[in-house]
Order: sequence, then C-alpha cells, then structure tokens
Amino acid sequence: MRYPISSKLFQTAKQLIPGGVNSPVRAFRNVGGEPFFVRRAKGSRIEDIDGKSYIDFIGTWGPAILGHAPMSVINAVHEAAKNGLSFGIPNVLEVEMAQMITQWVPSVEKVRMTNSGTEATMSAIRLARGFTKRDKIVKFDGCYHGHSDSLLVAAGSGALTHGEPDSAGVPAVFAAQTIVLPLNDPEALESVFAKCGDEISALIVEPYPANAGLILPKPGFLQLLRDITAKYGTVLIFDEVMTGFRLGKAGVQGLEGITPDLSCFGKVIGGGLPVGAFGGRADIMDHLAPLGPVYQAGTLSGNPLAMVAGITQLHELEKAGAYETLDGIGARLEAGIRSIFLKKGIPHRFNRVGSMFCLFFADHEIVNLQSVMKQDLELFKKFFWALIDRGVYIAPSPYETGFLSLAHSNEDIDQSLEAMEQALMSI
Ligand code: HOZ
Repeated sequence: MRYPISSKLFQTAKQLIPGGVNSPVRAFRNVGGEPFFVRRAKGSRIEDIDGKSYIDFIGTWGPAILGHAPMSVINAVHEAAKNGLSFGIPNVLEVEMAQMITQWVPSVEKVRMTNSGTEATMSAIRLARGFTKRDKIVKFDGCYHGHSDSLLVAAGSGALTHGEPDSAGVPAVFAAQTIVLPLNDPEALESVFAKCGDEISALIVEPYPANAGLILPKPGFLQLLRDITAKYGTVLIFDEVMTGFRLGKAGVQGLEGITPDLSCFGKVIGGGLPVGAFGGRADIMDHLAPLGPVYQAGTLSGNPLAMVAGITQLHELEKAGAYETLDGIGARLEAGIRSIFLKKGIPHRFNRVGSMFCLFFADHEIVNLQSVMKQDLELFKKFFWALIDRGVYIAPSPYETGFLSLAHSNEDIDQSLEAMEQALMSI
C-alpha cells in the first residue's frame, strides 16, 4: 500500500464526508485510486501524513504562487489576527485591496470582494443580467466557472473529471438560458449572436481556458469575443480566477490587450485564504446593492485576514522580475518535458503560458474540449501513479492545469524531469 495512514483516514472520511472529500477532484477517482492526506506544505513541497514528500505542481490549484507557506504572508496574517478575525463592517484592508486590484488591472474601475471564485462568477452573471435586463448567457464547453447553477453546463474541472459536465439539480429552465459553444469556433459564435444576440446578457470565458487542461485561444478569437459582445450590448466577462495576477499584473487581458467589461478573480489574490473578487466598468458595478437593484452580499467578504494575505502576496509579486522568474521556471520545465517525450517517441502536446502548463497525451492540436477528450487517458493514469511513486505530484486528472511557484528551484525541476523520464520508462 502506497500510503497506509492516509488510506485508513480516507476510510473514516468516507463515512463522514460524501466521497471522503470536500471537493470532488481530490478523490483521485479519475486516476483510479485514493488520495493522500497532507500533513504540511512548505515551498515547492507537500508532505503526506505517511511522511512522504512530493514536489508539488498544483500549488493548492493556483493560489500558492510564492510557494507554500511563505513567511511574509504568514507573518502578515499573524499580525492582522491580533486585531480581530472578522468584523462584518468596513475595514482598511479591503480598501487597500481594491486600490491594488484597480491599479493592476485597468479594466477594473470598481471591485467587490467575495469568498471564492464561484461566488465571483455567480455574482458577475447576476449583475450582467440585472444590468442588461436580459436572461441568456453564453459560455464555452470545457470552461469551468465554479459551481453555480447557470454555469454548471458543459463544465470542465471536477465536473468533467467525474463525467458529469451537466450537474443534476440544475433546473432545466436555468440550463436553458445557458448557451454553450465550442471554443475557437468563430462561425458558431457569429451564428448564435446573429440569431439571438440582443437576448444575451453576458458572454463568460476563461480567456486561457485552464479547466479542461490548458487550451489556448486561436489568434483573433478573444478580439472577436470583444467585438461581437460590444456590437450586441452583451457584457463580456473574463473569468481570470486562475490567470489573474498569475500570468502578469493584469492577467490575460494585459497580455492580450483586450478590455473586458467585467472580470472575476480568486486564487492568487487570496494568498491561500478563501478570496474571490469581481469588478469592471463602474457603470455596471454601480448596479450592485446598495447603489442598485442587483443583490450580492457576504458576512466574510473583505475579511481582514484574507485581505492581508492577498495584499502581501501581491506585494511580493510586485518585486522586480517575479513574473519573468516564473516564466523562466516554466520554460525549463517545458524544454525538459518536450525533450524527454521526443526522445521516447511518445506523442504529446505541451501547452504553457508563464507558470501554468498542461501535458496532453495526444498527437493532435488542442483547440477545444473535443480535442482534449481524445487523449490517451490510460497512459495519463499510469504516468500519474509512476510520478507519485517517485515523489512528484501533478493533478490527479488530465483535465487540470499545472501551476509553478517562485519556490520551485532548478533542482526541483531537474529532479522532477528525471522522475518523469523514469516514470515513462516504467509504464
Ligand atoms: N476546481 C479546482 C480545480 N480546477 C479544484 C478545487 C479543489 O478540489 O480543491
């Protein structure tokens, strides 16, 4: 047995928590096994309760961009905690956070904090509906925007991993308002807008979709989304929960030079604590209560500990060269993986932007969900377990993106590459 203590605890967890987990991907069902339980995580490494250490390429699904448990964030949270854990009334830190976000991301004129990315996207959709007085929304298959009703249609991430991209419990009348289109398909997009563009409140997209592997937009596709939504008065929402503050100060919109109407954030801005945010054009944001008729609220929204963790993490990223360093770490991993797979003659595709990456066991271009689904899933499973046995932890699903951090050293990367080479030889 790989990790006996974890395995025993998992049996107990399954008696008490549905599937033994508080979020489905963690159950490892897509790789046919059981998860390990974490004792601690520090820097680039995560250690299980059986005492085994892994080089971690998930980084708590994105937030840990400085590595696990950075002292700067821990100290800031520790200091803030002495002043109270939650106030439920305005505090100084939420204004500081709003100032940072609006300065870093020019499209965001006003921002509201939430407790998760799911809350951010759910609220942005409601706001777009309230603003436009229209009901329909457009999303893309394989994009995952959290687990609110309108968005759990043809969804990626855990929903896809468990073969239920359309969740039970979502009323058919809700789902009927969500139009799903394939990614990177201008004709499909144009045809839907020609048919009912003036009924569509919002188009939501992960500009670099990262919940069905990492799919990159074809040149011009994001600009087309901007142009067509502007033409029909549809609110363009960029879901940058994964990419925001990770791929640069202004996320994908900064890299691509596209200005969405609203943006959603999470992960990195929480510094490891539960945080989300949505923001954008002031004339739209001012439709939120108490100024406008769209209701949205939260007892823990703007929580002082979560704010200080995020602000401190952003200050670290502000330091010269942080994003260049992350890109360099990614480039080293990419060069190594490509060379190993080429040497072994194993068909693959490797998509990477900065510190986000995905390896596909596929011999064709990855442009949409259909192409992602055609990869060799059996080989992925074997590779996953062979890496676990060699102390390297990648996502337990072929539909998730990998994340690097500033704590990943050259030695970590080289050691992981060696493990990958051995893993491939063993399977
Ligand atoms: N939805 C997350 C990955 N895209 C997984 C969250 C978790 O299981 O912690």
